Amino acid sequence: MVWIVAFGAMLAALARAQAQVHVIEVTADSDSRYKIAGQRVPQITVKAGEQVRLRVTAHRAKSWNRDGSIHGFTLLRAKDRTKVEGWDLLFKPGKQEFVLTAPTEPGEYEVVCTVICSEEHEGMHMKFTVLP
Ligand SMILES: [Cu+2]
Repeated sequence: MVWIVAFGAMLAALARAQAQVHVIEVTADSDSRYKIAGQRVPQITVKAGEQVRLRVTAHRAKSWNRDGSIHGFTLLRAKDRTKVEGWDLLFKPGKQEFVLTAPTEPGEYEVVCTVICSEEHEGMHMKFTVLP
C-alpha cells in the first residue's frame, strides 16, 4: 500500500516536471519569415534557465545550404550580437524538435536566420526576451 502511494506520488511529480517544459511552436516559412500561431509579429519570451522544447515546421524558400538546411535559428545577445551557446540551429524541411535550455542571463535577445534563404533573408529575425 505504501509502495502504491509512493509510486503515485512519483508519477505525479513526473507529470509536473513534464508540464514545466516550455513548448514553443515556430514555423520557418517559405517567405523567409518566422511565424508563431496567434502572433502578428512573432516573438518568444522565456524564463531564465528554463527547459524549452522548440517544435519547428520548416518550409523551403528560394535557396538553401548545400547540406540541405533551409533556414537557421541562431540566438544573439541584443547588446553585442554575440551567439548564445547551444542555440545555433539549422532546420531541414518538415517537422523537427529541439530540447534547449534558456539563457541564464535575463535580457533582450534576437533570433536570426543564418541560411541565405531568399532575397528576403535579411528580414528573417524575431525578438526573444529572457525574463528573470
Ligand atoms: Cu531563412
